[in-house]
Amino acid sequence: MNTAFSPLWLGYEPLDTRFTGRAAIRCTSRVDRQCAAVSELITALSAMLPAAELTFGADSASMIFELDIADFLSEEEYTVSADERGASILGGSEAGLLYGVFAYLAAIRAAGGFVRISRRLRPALPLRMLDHWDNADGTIERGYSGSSFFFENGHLIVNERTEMYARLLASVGINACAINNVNVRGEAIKLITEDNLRDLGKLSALLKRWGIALYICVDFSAPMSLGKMRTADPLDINVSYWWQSKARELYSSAPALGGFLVKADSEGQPGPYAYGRDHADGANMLARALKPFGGKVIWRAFVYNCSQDWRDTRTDRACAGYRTFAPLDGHFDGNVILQVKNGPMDFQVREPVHPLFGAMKHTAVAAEFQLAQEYTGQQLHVCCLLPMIKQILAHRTYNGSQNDTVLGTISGAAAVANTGDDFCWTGSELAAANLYGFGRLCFEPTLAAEDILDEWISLTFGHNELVRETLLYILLGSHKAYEDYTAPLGLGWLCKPNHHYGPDPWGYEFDRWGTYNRADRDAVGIDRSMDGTGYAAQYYPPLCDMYSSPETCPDELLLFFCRVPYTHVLHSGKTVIQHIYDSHFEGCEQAEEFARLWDKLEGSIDRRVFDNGKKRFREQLRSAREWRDVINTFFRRLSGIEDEKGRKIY
Ligand code: GCW
Repeated sequence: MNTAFSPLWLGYEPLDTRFTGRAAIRCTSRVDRQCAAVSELITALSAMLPAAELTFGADSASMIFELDIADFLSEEEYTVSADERGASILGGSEAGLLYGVFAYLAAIRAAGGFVRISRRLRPALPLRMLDHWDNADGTIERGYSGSSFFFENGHLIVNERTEMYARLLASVGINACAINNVNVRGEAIKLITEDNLRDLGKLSALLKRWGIALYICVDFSAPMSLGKMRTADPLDINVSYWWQSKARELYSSAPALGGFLVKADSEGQPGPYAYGRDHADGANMLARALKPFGGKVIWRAFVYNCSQDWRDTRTDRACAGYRTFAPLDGHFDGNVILQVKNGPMDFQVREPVHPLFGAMKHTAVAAEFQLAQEYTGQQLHVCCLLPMIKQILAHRTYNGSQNDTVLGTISGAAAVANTGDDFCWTGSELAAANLYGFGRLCFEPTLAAEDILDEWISLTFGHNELVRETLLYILLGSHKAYEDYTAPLGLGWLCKPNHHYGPDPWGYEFDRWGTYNRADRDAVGIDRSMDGTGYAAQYYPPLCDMYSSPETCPDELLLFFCRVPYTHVLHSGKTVIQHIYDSHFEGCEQAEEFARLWDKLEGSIDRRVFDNGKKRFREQLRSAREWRDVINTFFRRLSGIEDEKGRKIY
């Protein structure tokens, strides 16, 4: 494992080198001096005021930083009031205090000095989580940033990097993480056995100190794989006993454990279906085992099992999640959270918002995003997901509630992590903006993507105007550029099978799990209206009608919902085929522009960061051109329609 790591946005630098007086931290009796908030403040102040004398207590100090716990605040809430002589920070609990300290530090660093601040805030979403797909052997499923820093050769690791990880997460308000792959295999199945309890206890205590609850992914059939039982039937009393005693064992070593994250009956993972039970039976059985200890079960809604013949135009994988879970609304226990991917398919660059948001009115739901850029350039391409996440959170479900947006219907958000043991954590330095921004958005979803990025840029790269302008331009335009040169108008899965990098328009098309573009000589797209697969009917009106007709369906999702001739005219005024050509040329030009702009940063940013970026922008450009040529050629040959601008298409 790589042990060297960057502090990312927590690299504290001197703010005032002239200050030589005494700076005092004053904690009231309710604040433990050993707590994370105090230790972070000490770390930061020692670096920011290098010549100051840092003490506890306020005697004759010129700057005072006062910390307290206040009952009038909710648990994770904080207030900060600060000026040039110091700050007073209050939290509803140690976690709230910690968020207050981080918010204060970020604000003065962004401002470049000890400025006046007055703020009171609490996180918008109670659950703000990262899901790691790390395997016990140290590999990471869909990992693009090196190996795991949680596991090596079957063993759990707790070291300095773990502490830095916890600080990074806490600084953006993440309060939960699952450390192992939802596909629980091999040694990971044994994570909940005696051998690992001590380490789990150590890790959960470390994370807890930074306000983060540790979750683990468990194998639903563990009573069989570990307990040597003949069944894992959730309604079998002995199976429940097995899980109850497992929970007791786990919580006696790791009392801070948050609970379990479970992928069941999906892509080969075991689940309740094997016993004729439904997903509420499965989730509730585990939830009841964890309940006495305050634990939660996060149950994934990513369940599909429809194999399909290409000629069959009714079967549709997109329908599966809703069909499985909507009938179970109201059947889940209070400590179950249903984790729903942002779209009905699988983290494509553009998908409609999942119809389960809004539909599950009596179930706690968390939205799941994927920061690991499986389908969005694998961290070789820059693709900032914040505008997309914001758009999804703001999407109206029309489910009849007063606040009917996705944000209004969820109680949490989780994201598949994009980290690994790479020096800069995320392979590409720019991909760290997704990690930073995801946490910030869960805390304060009203922030504009641009403001979050601005914050992240100044905390990571300092205050250079050229760097700021360039990175903002690249990051804010990156998702559109990626969408333009890859998958037009809501089409998904034009990528190469298995590893999902690079273009292959028919790579998945005749696969048994679904059909994705149905392109032929006359038309393209999937009819998901009632005449087709019926998927659009899973939305409340007016969305179901809007999506069902090419006349009203938004351009960006047209080919996801409708099958149209290449000559169909979009709302933009272009034909579908001309849009495909134009967007691919334009997306590619954007990739060229990004690479050019990055080159101009030479000398303005750290050499290592510059070189790493240069390598990646070059690969992005190569790949963008490949996408442009393969996709344009594919559609030109199928449709027989030439580009009206006469550009070179092979
Ligand atoms: O996106 C797909 C990935 C799988 C992943 C699965 C899931 C962990 O290709 O690698 O498995 O989704 O979300 O469970």
